[in-house]
Amino acid sequence: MPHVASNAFLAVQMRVWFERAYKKPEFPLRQNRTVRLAVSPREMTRGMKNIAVGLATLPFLATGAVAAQPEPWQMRFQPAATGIMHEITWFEQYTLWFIVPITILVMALLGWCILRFRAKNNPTPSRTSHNTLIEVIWTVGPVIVLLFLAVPSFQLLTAQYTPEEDPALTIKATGVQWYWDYEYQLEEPVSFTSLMLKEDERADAGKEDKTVYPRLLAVDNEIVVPVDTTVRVLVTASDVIHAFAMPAFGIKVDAVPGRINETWFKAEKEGLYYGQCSELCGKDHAYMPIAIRVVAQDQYDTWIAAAGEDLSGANEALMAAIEGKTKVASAGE
Ligand SMILES: [Cu+2]
Repeated sequence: MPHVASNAFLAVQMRVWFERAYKKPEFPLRQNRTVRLAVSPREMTRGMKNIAVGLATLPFLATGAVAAQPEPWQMRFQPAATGIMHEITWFEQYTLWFIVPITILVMALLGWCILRFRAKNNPTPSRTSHNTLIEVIWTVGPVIVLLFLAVPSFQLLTAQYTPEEDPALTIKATGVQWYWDYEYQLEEPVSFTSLMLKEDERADAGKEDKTVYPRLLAVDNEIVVPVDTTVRVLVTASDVIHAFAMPAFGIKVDAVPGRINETWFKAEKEGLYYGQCSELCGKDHAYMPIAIRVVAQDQYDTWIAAAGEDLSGANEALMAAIEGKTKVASAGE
């Protein structure tokens, strides 16, 4: 499939799409924000400038630490951080190439029939009931369209269930009303609870930057995984059905009590990624986010060695290491 070739194009489109002249909202969100649809020439120029800047900075987006999380006014997928999510994004675009023309064609046909064949314009209607050519076309046409959709769709489905290599790491995620428990399945298992970060805990946790640790998405203990490593996730629940979902990785799996579901991901970029429980599980369903921190292999090794004994100490050391690295990187620019 021509995925790789189209990814650059997708990234450009996405960047353009998000490049809106809005102010990053402060929390709590203002409820009475008005939406203006008209665009002044000045805004248009600024928009064009933003697009140009966006295009110019594109090559650099892949480097450095990134965070994937929902954006205000987001209308499309989060930027892909795994090969599977690249394929999902490609497939969505590909599907639109069929959906949009078909919708336009049907609308045009409808409009044409309504106008051209209304009683006033067409007082004596034709009594034709069969037309072999048209019937063959409207049967074979959709069959061909469905074939074009089915083949890449099944390929994607197969890829989602087939890791390219044996997972190097297995993590069990258990949904609980209303938080997640994680267990690293190692010789010496490391397990911890991950709770949503409350506003009054930010200072103590050193997570005051809301662009990195957004309200309702940040947690106290993130899952930490090494970059470019296939990670298997075993998903289950202890009380009711939850669902483990990470949009930037293209995974979403139900967490069912008494059953183990399995998924995997191989994150391509270091960064902090956010997802949420995606199966309505009770009153605090909205308050059990999922956070995965993708780090360099050596940072992961240091973290996992210490996490079993002293999790918060290991997390602090990891955050300091990441911040140090980011500062060095920005100083070097
Ligand atoms: Cu839930």
